[in-house]
Amino acid sequence: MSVAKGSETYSGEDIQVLEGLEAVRKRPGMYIGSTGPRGLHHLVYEVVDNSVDEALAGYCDKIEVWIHPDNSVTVADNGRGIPIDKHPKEKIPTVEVVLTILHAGGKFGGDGYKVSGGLHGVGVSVVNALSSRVEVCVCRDGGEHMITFNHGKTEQKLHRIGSAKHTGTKVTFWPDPEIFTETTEFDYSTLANRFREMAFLNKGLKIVLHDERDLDSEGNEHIETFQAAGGIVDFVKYLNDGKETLNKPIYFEAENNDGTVEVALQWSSSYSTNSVMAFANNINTHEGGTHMDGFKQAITRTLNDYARSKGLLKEKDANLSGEDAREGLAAIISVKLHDPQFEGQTKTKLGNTEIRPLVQNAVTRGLAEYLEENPTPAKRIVGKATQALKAREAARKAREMTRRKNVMDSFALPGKLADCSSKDASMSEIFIVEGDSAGGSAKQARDRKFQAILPLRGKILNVERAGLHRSLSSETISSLITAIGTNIGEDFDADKARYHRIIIMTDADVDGAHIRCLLLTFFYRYMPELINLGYIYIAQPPLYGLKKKNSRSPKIERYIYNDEALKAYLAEAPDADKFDIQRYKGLGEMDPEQLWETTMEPTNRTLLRVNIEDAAQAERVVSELMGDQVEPRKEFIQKHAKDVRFLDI
Ligand code: 28F
Repeated sequence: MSVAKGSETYSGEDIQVLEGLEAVRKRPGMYIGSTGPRGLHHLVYEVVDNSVDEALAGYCDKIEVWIHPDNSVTVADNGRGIPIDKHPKEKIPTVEVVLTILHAGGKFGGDGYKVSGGLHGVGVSVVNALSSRVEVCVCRDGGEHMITFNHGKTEQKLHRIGSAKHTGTKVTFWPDPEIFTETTEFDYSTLANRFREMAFLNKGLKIVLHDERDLDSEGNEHIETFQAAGGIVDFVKYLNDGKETLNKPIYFEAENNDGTVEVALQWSSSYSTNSVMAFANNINTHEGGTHMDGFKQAITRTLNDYARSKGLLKEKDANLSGEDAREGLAAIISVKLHDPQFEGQTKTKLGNTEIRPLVQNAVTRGLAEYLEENPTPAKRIVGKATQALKAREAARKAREMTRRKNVMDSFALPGKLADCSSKDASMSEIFIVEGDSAGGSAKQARDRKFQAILPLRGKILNVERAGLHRSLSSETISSLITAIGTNIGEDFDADKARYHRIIIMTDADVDGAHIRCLLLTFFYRYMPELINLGYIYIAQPPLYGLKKKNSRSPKIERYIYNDEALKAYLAEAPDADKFDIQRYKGLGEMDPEQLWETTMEPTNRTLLRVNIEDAAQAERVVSELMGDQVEPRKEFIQKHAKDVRFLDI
C-alpha cells in the first residue's frame, strides 16, 4: 500500500518509519529520560550497548569512542558488522531497519542477554531520530558500506565505498540541538565513568575513549583505555583503592534458568556502607531491588551464623545489624536475566522476585565457604562488624542522652540553631555556616520566616576516618542530625526532613573547601537519600566586591563570584581600572545586607545543587579525600578547593 503526498510517495514501511521518528522527536523523554545532559549521554550508551551486545555474543573485543570537537561522537566496534542484506519483511537493508524502525535492534531472542543501557534498550533508532545527522559504516562480506540519515530519515541509501578485510560497525551521530536545547556538549568524566563500569562488568572487554577536544602541548588528543581482566574483582579493588583492606577479594558466581549472578566483595577499615553496588544487565540499579535485598540478607545472616558458631558473638550479644555487617564493605553484585523488570523513581530498581533466591543462596554458600576456609581474614571481618555493633550501641546511648523534646533546646544544639518560624519543610531552608562570626551575620541577614541558621564551630569530625558511630557523640554531628530531623542509617526517614533546602555556606578558602567536603562526606555517607532528593545545596558567596576608586561611599558597585568572571570583567569593562577590588576571604567580611543580597536572597542568589551522578566515582573521591592517606587528600583539596564543580559529583 502506498500513499502519495506532495511529490513523494510513501510505502507502508516509510509510514512506519516516519510515525516512529515523529513519536520519538515529540516525546524524547519517554525514550531517553530527559533532553538534558543525562539524556544526551544516553545517546552514547545506546550506541555503545549495541557493541557490548556484540562483545557478549563473542564477536567483538574492542570498542572505540571518539568525542569530536563539533560535539559529534563516533563509536566503532570490531564485531560482525550490522547485516546489509535486504530485510525479508521490510524490503530494505537490515542496517537501515535497525537504524530507522523502533525496537528493531533487538538482536537476541531467547539465548543471550540484550544488555540495555540508557532507559533500557530503546535501540539505536532513537539515537538516529534525535540526531541531526547519522553516518553508519559497516565492514563485512569484504566491503565497506555506508548509509547516512538526516533527522532520522535516510539521506544516502546504502552504498559500497571500498573494500575491507576486517569486519565491524562504525556509527557517527550529531545530537540535534533542536532537541538537546540545554547542551550538546559531552562531559568526559561522565562517559569515562560509564565505560570504566562497563569494562569492569564485562571481563576483558576493551573500551578506548578519545577526546579530540582535549589536546596536549604536542597536539595529541586525550586517550584513555578501560579494560579489566579481573572483571568485578578489579571493580572492588578500584573501590577500595587507597584503603587498608581486611581480606583478598572474594568472588563467586551461580546460574539457573532465571539468569546468572556474579558477586565480588572485600572489606576495608573504612566506615562507609555505601560501596555496595548492584547491576542488572549492566544497568546500575541505584535504587537496589530484589538482587540487592537477597545479597544484604545473606551477608548479615552468614556473618551472624559464623560469628556465633566460632564464639565471636556470645549468646547474650545482640545480632549484628545489616549496617554493622556492611561497614567498610565494597561489593559488586551483577545479575543478568532475560526479562528484567525495572521499577522505581528513576527505573533503577530491579523487581524480578525470581532472582532473589539465586543471589541469596549463592552469597550464603560462597561467603560461608570463604569464612570457613580463611579463618584469619574471617576474624578480621567479624571483628570489624562487632566493633561497629559496639559503637552503634554506644552512639545509641549517647543519642538517648542528648535526645531532646525539640531542636530548640540549647543542650541538643550547642551550635545554637536559629530556627525559622515556618513549620512547612518544603518552604524552609537551613544554612549550615562555618564559624560564629559568619553565623552571626547570617542570623542578622536571614529572613526568619523560612531561613534557619546552624553555625558549626570549626572543623567537623572527619566522619570517614572516625566513622559516624564514633563521631556521633561529637556535638556537631548530633546537632546536624537533630536539626535536619531525618535521623540516620536504618532510622532515616526523608519525610521527617525539617527543611527541603540544606545549604552549605562556607568560606571560599581552602578551609571552607575542607569543611564543605566533610559535610558532603557526612551527607553522602549517612543521608544519601537527601542528595538524591536534591535537598543539598552549596551557597555561592561572591569572591570579589568592586568599589568605585577613591569614593568615600562603601557601596559595592558590582559583585563577582569567581576568578574567571573577574578576568572576563576586567578584560571587557572599559572602566574596569576605576575600581578598587576587594577579595572576600570569609563570609564574616560582608555585612548582613551584603550577605543577604549576594548569597541568601532567593531571587538573586545562585545555589549549586549537589547531585551524585556516579556513586563509584563519588565513593572514590570522598574516600581518597577522607581516607588515612594524607597525601592524596592534601593535593586533591589544593587542586579542587576553588573548583566547586567537583562537588557536583
Ligand atoms: C557502533 C555501534 O551497532 N554494532 C552492531 C551488530 C551485529 C549484528 C547485528 C549489530 C537485527 C535483527 C540481527 C551481525 N551478523 N555498533 C553496533 N553489531 N546487529 S549492531 O544484527 C542485528 C540484526 O537480527 C549481527 C549476524 N548477526 C548479528
